[in-house]
Amino acid sequence: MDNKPVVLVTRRLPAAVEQKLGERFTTLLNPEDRLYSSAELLNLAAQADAILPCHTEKFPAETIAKLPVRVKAIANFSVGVDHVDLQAAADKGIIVTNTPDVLSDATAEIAILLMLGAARRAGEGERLVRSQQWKDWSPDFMVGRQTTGKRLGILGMGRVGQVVAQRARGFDMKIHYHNRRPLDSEQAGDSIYHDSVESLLESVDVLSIHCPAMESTHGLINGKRLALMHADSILVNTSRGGVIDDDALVAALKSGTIGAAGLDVFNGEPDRIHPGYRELDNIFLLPHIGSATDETRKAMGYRAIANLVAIFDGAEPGDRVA
Ligand code: 8YV
Repeated sequence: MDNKPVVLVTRRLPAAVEQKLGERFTTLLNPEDRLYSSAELLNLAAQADAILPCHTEKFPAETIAKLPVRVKAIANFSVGVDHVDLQAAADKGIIVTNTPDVLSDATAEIAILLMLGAARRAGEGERLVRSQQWKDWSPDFMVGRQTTGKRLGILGMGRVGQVVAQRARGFDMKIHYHNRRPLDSEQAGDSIYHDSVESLLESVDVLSIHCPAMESTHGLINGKRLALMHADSILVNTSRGGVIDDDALVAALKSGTIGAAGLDVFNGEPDRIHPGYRELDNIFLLPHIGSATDETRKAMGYRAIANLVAIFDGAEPGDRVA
């Protein structure tokens, strides 16, 4: 028996990541990639010095309270940490880290894909071709909305939001944003700061959501706020489903309060999402694949490993969030 620290890896990670992790740690892997129940997670954690989970494993205060004292760290394979009660972890002296930066490009690509897919009715068109229902062409066939030169609102101008803004400038879009604080002038460039969500929503043609899920952002996009957007506007979400009030968004898409939406994240994902979404044509849906590229998934794994190495070397991990 070697005396390497033991890391419980809750999901199957890229082989190269698992191999690298194994060079420094004893790994408890999940080769079948089964989704563990909380009870299984706690059982396995009894043998672990640290846990490397995905957002699919939940760590509410009651689970954290039951973690064995030997668990020193939760090194997430994700940038979002809404699945972990950070206060409960901090109170118990458990270090929590995430994997920022490395997934910004991949997630921004998906935001742009959702914007274009929603604007140009890509889901509808794809369904038409696949189902052999495409029978005709006419000048008013599948006319969508153009995004070139339009106003893009970024809600949460952090790392991902800034990359989305950069990509959208390639479409000559004018960037507006709301953030807790305005960016410094070098980062902001020609983008326009709004000091309230309301002012942003009133001023844009496309809204892309990039704020983290937390108490203060829960249900932020509700009926009252959606009513501030115009009838041709498009809403895109690659952050977390919790930021949106689903009933309100379904109603806004049905009534024409807004024109279209593109979503990669949902309340109740994967299998209990709002049924109204599946019935609407003016929505483009993806299954939470913002960071799902080979290079990004590897980079996320290496970033989580770097955090674990720092922790077990007694150093401060680069991406500590609690
Ligand atoms: C990941 C994400 O796929 O990192 C995040 O916060 O939402 C996704 O990009 C997922 O969380 C992996 O655990």
